Amino acid sequence: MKAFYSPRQTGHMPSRSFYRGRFTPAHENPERVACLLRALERASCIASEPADAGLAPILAIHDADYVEFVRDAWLRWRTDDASGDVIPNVFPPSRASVRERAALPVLAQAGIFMGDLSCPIGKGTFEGAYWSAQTAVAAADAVLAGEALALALCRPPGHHAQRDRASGYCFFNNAAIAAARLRERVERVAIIDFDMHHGDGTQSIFYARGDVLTASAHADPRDTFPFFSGAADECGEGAGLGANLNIPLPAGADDDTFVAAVAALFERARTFGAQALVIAAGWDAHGDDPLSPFDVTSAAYARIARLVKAQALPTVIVQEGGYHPGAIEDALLAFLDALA
Ligand code: Q9C
Ligand code: ZN
Repeated sequence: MKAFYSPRQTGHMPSRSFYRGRFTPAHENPERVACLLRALERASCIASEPADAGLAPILAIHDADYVEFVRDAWLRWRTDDASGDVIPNVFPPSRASVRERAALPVLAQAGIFMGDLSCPIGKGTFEGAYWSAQTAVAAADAVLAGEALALALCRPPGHHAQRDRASGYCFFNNAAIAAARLRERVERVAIIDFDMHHGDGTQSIFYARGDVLTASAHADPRDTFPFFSGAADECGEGAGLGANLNIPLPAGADDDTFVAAVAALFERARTFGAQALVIAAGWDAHGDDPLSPFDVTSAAYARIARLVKAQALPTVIVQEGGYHPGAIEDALLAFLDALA
């Protein structure tokens, strides 16, 4: 299987993130990539560097002023008597109440364009997020060129990123970018998201569209990030009504429960008539993951890989979350072995 990764993705190296009243070491760090690359190597899969497709595929999903903010925020912050990484400390009463966001100072824009305090912008954040997105584009292009499957080792991850907002360690929505790329050549695309968290950014981007199905299985958001979306009654709107599926699962869910939910996502993609798939693959449902309320083992990911194979559709696999070094290596290896 073709796989893509750029060493420039490690440009994003947040030193810390703010959580429950204190700064904590960032879970989403470049070390994760070393573990994932080890799994690729053990599966005899060699990652190539993506071509540079430029900003166009990112701008197909994200607002231009948001992309400029991610690109320029750190330098503006530095010249604005701030220190450390860009982290907001003031937020608009509602995003809809913001009339003119273009001319605002970087601190005010941070409160608009950043949804939480887990995605600090540092010197190399734009470079990391840019190349993370390029791997998704390269994987989509490989599939469009005839590969059955391609893997994008995206990092930083993407599924919490909205059209104009970073959140949950995510800046650019790599899965959405890959889906839009595929959508240029096929009529109907489905995004299947089995990261433990709800893919809220992806849902929001395609919520009113009927040509891209977004389907996510995740921990019940009443207890787990992102908290404010991911309920089963969110079904899409307008032309997108029926093209969004959420399956929230209770804490303690085991392999059978988790795999059955993911199987239901694939079943919906089938009835939707998807001609290509994007898999938003996070490994943080694993029982060893520091964020997981589930009891899922690596064997579940082998079962999910068999479901991917059974669809027999052109498929782009996009790396999302997963934070336990041993578990993510093990989970990705089980997944790749079962795909082969
Ligand atoms: N220190 C992804 O898995 N909040 N994002 C938890 C724990 C943020 C997860 C903070 C969770 C974001 C892609
Ligand atoms: Zn996650």
